[in-house]
Amino acid sequence: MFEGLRQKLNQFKKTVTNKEHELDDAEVEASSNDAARLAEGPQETAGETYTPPAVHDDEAVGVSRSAESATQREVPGEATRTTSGRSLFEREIKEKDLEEPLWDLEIALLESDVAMSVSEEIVDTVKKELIGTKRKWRQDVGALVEQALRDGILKVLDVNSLDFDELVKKAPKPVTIVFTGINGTGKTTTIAKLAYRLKNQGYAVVLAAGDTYRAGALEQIERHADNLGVKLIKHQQGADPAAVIYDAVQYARAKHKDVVLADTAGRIHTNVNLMNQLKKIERVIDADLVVFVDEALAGNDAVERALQFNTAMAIDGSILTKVDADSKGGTAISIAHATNKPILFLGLGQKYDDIVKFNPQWLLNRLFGEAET
Ligand SMILES: Nc1nc2c(ncn2[C@@H]2O[C@H](COP(=O)(O)OP(=O)(O)OP(=O)(O)O)[C@@H](O)[C@H]2O)c(=O)[nH]1
Ligand SMILES: [Mg+2]
Repeated sequence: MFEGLRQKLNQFKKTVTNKEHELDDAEVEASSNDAARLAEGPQETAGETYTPPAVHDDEAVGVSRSAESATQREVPGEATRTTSGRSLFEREIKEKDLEEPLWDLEIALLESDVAMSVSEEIVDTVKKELIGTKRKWRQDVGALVEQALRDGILKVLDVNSLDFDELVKKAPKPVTIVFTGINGTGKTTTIAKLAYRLKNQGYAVVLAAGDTYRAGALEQIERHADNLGVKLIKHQQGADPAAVIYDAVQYARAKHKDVVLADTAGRIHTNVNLMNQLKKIERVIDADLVVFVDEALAGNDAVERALQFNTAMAIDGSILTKVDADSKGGTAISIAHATNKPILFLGLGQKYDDIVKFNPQWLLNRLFGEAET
């Protein structure tokens, strides 16, 4: 899970760290040369007098002994300042030194299925945060870089936060949730997973067999309803899905059920008739939540599709499935930013409990290695 993106972010951290350490070494070398020249005594050069560097003084340069010992190499000799008198202990991360690594980062994000506009925004945040940052000589720049990456990613994930559990708890009952998306992305499975989750939380759940289009769809959702012991409202194959969902809501109202989870047929966003069907559902059903379901594996296609579906029936959030099979990770980063609607859950497998509530910190922990991937 997310292994590709994780490696690429790590590579950026390493590249910047190595580059900054190289610059440290180069400066020390230059400074050693100064010291050598010093040892030869003051020299007159073409009208310019050489100024001896300042004497080593930890207090003056604001670095404690412990900070110095934390560095991996000794500063050679007395020459702790350059000929300009600047402290070797304090450096600034410069734009020109980041140019190449930032370009590589942008390409790496694009290769990991992060959408172009989202990649640009992440790179921009990282750039702004790092350039001009003061750091100590040989400081572990990796930590600074990681923080900048975390902030950049967090910023694009931080959209219209919507807490699914709070919504279900607070909204008048029955809470009606409609699921949309293209064929085979995992809508029906996700509905079953959420029915299982909601039932475990003590809610009475009703399923609406709104996929009246695909042969076998009715039997599939019926099987889940039986397994989970929840009520299913269904019509014949070919029936009007808006009518099925309407009946499910009426049933839930009459029987004081808490949540209606409404399935819909998978449809290609270019199929005008099927997309119009969604518009009808939107008119007939006053859903509390419309959830777009797509596969993490779909990358930028999922982002495009979310935008298309949003025009037929406004979505309130997305669920990404098959994250267990997605090594790239970019869809999870892009879709919320592109649609301006949050990710609500991630599907992590085929079992009823293979679903996690999405939260940006959860993703960051996986990307930066504090949790199992
Ligand atoms: N590995 C994995 N497989 C999943 C996940 N979610 C769903 N699937 C599988 O994806 C396949 C399609 O799932 P469905 O729930 O039937 O998808 P759908 O969107 O309802 O499909 P249509 O009804 O044809 O539009 C099934 O084999 C599921 O078991 C997931 O999170 N991980
Ligand atoms: Mg289905």
